[in-house]
Amino acid sequence: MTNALEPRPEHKFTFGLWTVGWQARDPFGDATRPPLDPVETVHRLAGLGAHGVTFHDDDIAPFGSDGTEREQHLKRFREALDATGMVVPMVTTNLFTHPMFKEGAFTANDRDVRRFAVRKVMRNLDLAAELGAQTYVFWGGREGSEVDVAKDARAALDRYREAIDLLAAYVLDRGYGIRFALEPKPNEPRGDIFLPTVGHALAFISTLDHHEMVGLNPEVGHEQMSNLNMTHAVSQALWQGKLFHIDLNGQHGPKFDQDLVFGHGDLLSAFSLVDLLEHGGPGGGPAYDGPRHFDYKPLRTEAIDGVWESAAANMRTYLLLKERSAAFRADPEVQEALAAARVPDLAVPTLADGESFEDLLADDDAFDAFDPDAAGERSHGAVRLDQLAVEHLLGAR
Ligand code: DIG
Ligand code: MN
Ligand code: MN
Repeated sequence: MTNALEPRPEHKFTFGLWTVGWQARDPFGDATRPPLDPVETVHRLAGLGAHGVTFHDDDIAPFGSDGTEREQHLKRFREALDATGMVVPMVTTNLFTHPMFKEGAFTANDRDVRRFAVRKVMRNLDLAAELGAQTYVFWGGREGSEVDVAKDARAALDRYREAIDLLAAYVLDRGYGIRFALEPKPNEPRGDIFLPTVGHALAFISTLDHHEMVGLNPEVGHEQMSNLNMTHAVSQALWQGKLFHIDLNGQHGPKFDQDLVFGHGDLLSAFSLVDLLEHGGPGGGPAYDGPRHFDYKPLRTEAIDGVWESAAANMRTYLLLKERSAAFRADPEVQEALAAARVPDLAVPTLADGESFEDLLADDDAFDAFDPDAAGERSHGAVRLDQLAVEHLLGAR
């Protein structure tokens, strides 16, 4: 009998090398942990039941490595993947650490920095394709400003679009079969970052030459930093067929990007997100079949034992929420409360099949005979559903 809470590769849990590898250097303190060898990370995460790893180009071969050094790093990494069966579903680029990117990458005022940034991505797209990655993430951590008058925001969006269009054309020309996923974030490290939310990114995608191959990689904490609802953001991404990847972590509301373990922030929000991902699809099945990717930082307080503890905690919390949300959906009292709150009725179109404007105008019940005050007195039973969710979360049902 398999243990439902034991992470297994079929759960599709993936981690960025940069997560467990974070040495815990922050703006106010030095690293508290030694560097972590990516090969060690692959083997340890495989041992914990993960499905794969993701990386920035510089996570594998340090920035400035020459061809020979780069190949040596890649050889060890490939050997670890082969030895463990771990896969690489997603790859991304570090366009934020080197000082050259301090004023931007794709949207830097300096054209030579922009050209270097595009080339850096092209080189890593070649590697992503070689490793079989399906998704390439663009997190524009340095695409923004601190001083409004020092950045022409419309020109910045022109250059952002030019870069994504050019790179999409490159992927199509090479036949890589890779899709792009934009990752919004409102600020940090820049004072204000372009494409700050899922909504902004969706609007931007609609203007692209190859918009069909560009979607989203929403991150829990990044929407919540803007005091937005992550489950609503992911719902709209799904609604527009643009949830190409997801970054799971935890956040305690509008403050600096905490990148906590998934579920260690707003737990009720994590519950509704897992409920959406796992049970929000057709007929109550999964709404999303991509990697459950954790992009988090092990607390700076932890030594290496706490790092692996935190990696395991992400997966265990996800599986517990998956189990609790399944129980919630199966609970007859929940089903009765959902019906009483008329939640399923929202799926019924407002106009009847084939009903015309004329039919609606002729329907007295829809307007003249409608009793607004009686409607205003209805109770909707949302509190009861919230309490049922809390009780399932607490294991009280
Ligand atoms: C931070 O949330 C960003 C970078 O770590 C990376 O580019 C991206 C990949 O998920 N997330
Ligand atoms: Mn983050
Ligand atoms: Mn992220």
